[in-house]
Amino acid sequence: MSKNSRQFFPDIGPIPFEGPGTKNPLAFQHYNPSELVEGKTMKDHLRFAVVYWHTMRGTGADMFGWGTARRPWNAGEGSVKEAIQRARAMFEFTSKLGAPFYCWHDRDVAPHGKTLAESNSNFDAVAAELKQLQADTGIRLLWGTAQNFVHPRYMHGASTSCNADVFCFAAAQVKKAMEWTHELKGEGYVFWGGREGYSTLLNTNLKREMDNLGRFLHMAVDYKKKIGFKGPFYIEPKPKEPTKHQYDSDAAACLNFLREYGLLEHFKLNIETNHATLAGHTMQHELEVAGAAGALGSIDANMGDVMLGWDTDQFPTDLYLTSQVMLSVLKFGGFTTGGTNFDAKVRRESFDLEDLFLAHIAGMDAFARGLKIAARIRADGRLEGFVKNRYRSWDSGIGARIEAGKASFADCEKHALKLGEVEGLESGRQEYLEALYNEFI
Ligand code: XUL
Ligand code: CO
Repeated sequence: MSKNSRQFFPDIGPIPFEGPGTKNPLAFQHYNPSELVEGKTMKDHLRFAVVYWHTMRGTGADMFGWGTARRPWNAGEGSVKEAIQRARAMFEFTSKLGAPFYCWHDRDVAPHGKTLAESNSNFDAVAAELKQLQADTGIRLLWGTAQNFVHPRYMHGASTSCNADVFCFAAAQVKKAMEWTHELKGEGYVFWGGREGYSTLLNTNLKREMDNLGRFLHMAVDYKKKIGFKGPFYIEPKPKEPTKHQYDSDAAACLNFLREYGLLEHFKLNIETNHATLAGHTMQHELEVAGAAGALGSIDANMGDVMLGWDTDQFPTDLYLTSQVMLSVLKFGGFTTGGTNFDAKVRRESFDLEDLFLAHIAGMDAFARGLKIAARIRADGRLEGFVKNRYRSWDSGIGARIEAGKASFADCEKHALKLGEVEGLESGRQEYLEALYNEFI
């Protein structure tokens, strides 16, 4: 912590691990950073990150009402001085919480200037403070990103805008955000589509916009090589909101886009729960699609509300969700550069400073439990064994020949004619498996 940092959370100290059953709301029941699970610490498995945008800039405002949150660092005039104070609040919060990482958009760290040059110098001033705060606290940057959607110039999109000047502003912003991500030793860099989509096809040249998005990302790859940034790029799928259709609509659409434009080797995916549900998928579906393509990079940990059709970004407290996420993450070998980033905001009604801690503790404990549940399911082996056994017809005979690419349609026909009828079909046992899963919750 910088020597001159003021205490933004004077009544709250470092959050301790006290174990299940503690009555202290400002303590972890399950997240014990040094506890080993499958031979690795919880801290290294989960790689928790706090986001700048919701945690520091969230006000609780919605379409129908002003902000409700009481945040001493948001009281002022939107100056660089205030942004530096806010950075200190961010690091005080993240340190006390015990999260090893944080994430930012350029413009939630530092204020927009009147010109690009002024915006750049604002960002330089605050990012220099971030560098100092990282050094003082040991907190690391999980990823950075450019906020290419708030400013009115991005109304028609950023890299997919109908206006080439806007493309250049977006490129300049990403260039700068990549430079600071590199300087701050960020583990990765994220592209979320923001306004990269359309509201009506009546005014949209979809092919031209997607081609320009492809060009934009190639420019980013070139620049990454130029500055020597080694971390991965991530695309964060989301199907809609703010636009009616986003080009990065879900994991499968992103993978197809990256393949079509020759970008797949440079990108992984950053999968967010509430974006998955908006796309009509489960989080686990999106993780499995990304993982199957070798592109599971990182996660934005939150959840939605089935009764609300928008991106509510709630803290993830559902143990089925967190255990399913961790089952998939463990199955694909765990995080390397990625982590569990709380792209989540406290409810409008949870306006106290303390709620920021309570919400993150709830999410971290739910993920720690999810990790322990997933590890127990894996150690038990019945679920994995069931799936393995279900596919055993592919391990030998005609199945093995097909999978080895050594059988033709004619071979399959010959095999089927010989059989008369399929005798080996077995029950899928869904209800049994759901009950089995419940044993571990
Ligand atoms: C928006 C969203 C973003 C990205 C980063 O829905 O999730 O905050 O995570 O730009
Ligand atoms: Co997100």
